[in-house]
Order: sequence, then C-alpha cells, then structure tokens
Amino acid sequence: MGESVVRAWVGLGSNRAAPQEQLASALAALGALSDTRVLRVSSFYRTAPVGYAGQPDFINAVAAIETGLGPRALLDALLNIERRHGRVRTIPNGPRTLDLDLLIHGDQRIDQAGLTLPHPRMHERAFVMVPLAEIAPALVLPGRGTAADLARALMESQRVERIEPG
Ligand code: PH2
Ligand code: MG
Ligand code: MG
Repeated sequence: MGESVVRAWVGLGSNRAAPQEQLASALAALGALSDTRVLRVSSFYRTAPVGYAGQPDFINAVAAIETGLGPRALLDALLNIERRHGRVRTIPNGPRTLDLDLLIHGDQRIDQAGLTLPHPRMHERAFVMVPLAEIAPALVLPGRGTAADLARALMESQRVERIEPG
C-alpha cells in the first residue's frame, strides 16, 4: 500500500435474509478490496429500527479499515458490495439485506451529492455510535465529542443489545 493509506470506518447493517450472515459476508468482501485491510470489527448488535418503525430489528456492526482507496472509490466499492448482496433500494430507511455506510475517511471533510464525511447522522444513531465506541472509544467526531461519550448518551433512549459471540 502506498503513502496515502488512511484509517476509515464503515457501518454495516442488515434486517433481511439472515442478517448476521450478510454482515459476515460483507466483512470478507471488505477485506478483499484492493489496497484495503480490515483492522478491527465490533461485536454484532441487535438494534431497534430507526426512522421507519414497521420493520424487523437490525443487526449492526462497525469495522475499522486501512485503505489506499480515496473516499469516492471506497464509496463506490461499498455500493458494489451492497448490490452483490441483493440490495434493492425501495423505501428510504426501510428494510435492507445489506447497508454499508462510509462513516469516516481519514480526516476528510466532504459535502457532495451522495457523499458527506463524516457521515452526517452518525452522531445521533446508537446503532452506529455504540459499535464504534466499542472499537474506538477515544475517536473524536469534530464538534460532537468522543465516540464513547456520544454512545453513552444515545444508549439511554435507543435500544441496542450486544450479541454474545458464538
Ligand atoms: N439504517 C437505516 C435506518 N434505520 N435502524 C437501525 N437500527 N439500523 C440501521 O442500520 C438503520 C436503521 C438507514 O440506513
Ligand atoms: Mg445506512
Ligand atoms: Mg447506506
């Protein structure tokens, strides 16, 4: 990998078609991307749906990766993995076989169509912040605080249960 390798964080979610297997398969696909390796993966969490209530609980996790891919190339690669897992975009915030969200890419601050970094809603979502805080508690979201502090506050009002491995 070249000199422009950065640390990035990816949120994973699924609430259809064997969600835990979707996440496991997505993690393998992440690690198989060019110039990319998976550094850490959080536990899997069972989480209450946010934004559109009439759907099953989600399984969520967060992965830390090291990548030579730029933000756009990485986002395209994530969308490609989603498509290969049968993702069809229907209801906004509705059920999905696999959702891969680029949360943070190095210190990039981007506000473009289809790509805002850091992810604009991550700091208000327990299903992102709790797994992120597990693997990167001291990570600071600019202007928001640490992952650990944000996660602790969000857990009071949003249901997020860690799934015991095995
Ligand atoms: N993703 C959404 C909308 N709502 N709720 C939970 N619990 N987990 C998700 O991953 C999720 C959601 C949009 O991507
Ligand atoms: Mg999402
Ligand atoms: Mg998404």
